[in-house]
Amino acid sequence: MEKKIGTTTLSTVVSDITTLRVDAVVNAANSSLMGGGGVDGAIHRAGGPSILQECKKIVSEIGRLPAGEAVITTAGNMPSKHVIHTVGPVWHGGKKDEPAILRNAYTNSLKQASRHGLKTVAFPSISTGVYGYPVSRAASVAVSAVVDFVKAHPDAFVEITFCGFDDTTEREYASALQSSV
Ligand code: AR6
Repeated sequence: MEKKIGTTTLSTVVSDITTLRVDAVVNAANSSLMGGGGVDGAIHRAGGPSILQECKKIVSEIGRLPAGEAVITTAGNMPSKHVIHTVGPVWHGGKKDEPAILRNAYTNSLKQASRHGLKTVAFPSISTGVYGYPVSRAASVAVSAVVDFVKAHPDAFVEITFCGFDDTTEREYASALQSSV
């Protein structure tokens, strides 16, 4: 699924995000930045130990990364050039500001990317694995955050990809993208 907003293409794909040749892949990390399971584990395994070294340096400077914030490292051995590490919200039923925190995770990741002049970015489905955020709700927050950012910064990006690890997840982002204006 693809949609163009100005000169930026928004797309969805089913893939292992660690194999994508983009300027930055986004990592659904946790506040420790010390790695974990899911896409976080996959990124550290594929990228190698240099990513963890850079994360340790960041933590020594700023401490734990609050949910909704984002930091950047290189991508080690992956075909991408950078990893933007963000922390999504843990789903508690929707009454603990989860949508606003998830929106911040997307917006702050794109701010990091544009600050570094990165033109192609791929996002995993942040918070919808271990953190339990329902996928269709997460997809609509994610797409709305990205669409709003792209409209406000029309020259910033060439392509932003929503990368599902499975067909069902990809379909939710495709459908959210389809119904976005
Ligand atoms: N490529 C693309 N997507 C993937 C990959 C991959 N290689 N592997 C998993 N996914 P999760 P969260 C999908 O649990 O919910 C970690 O332990 C997965 O199928 O990775 O934000 C962190 O350290 C799901 O659709 O992230 C944190 O502690 C999506 O990525 C915690 O999990 C997100 O699932 C963060 O939980």
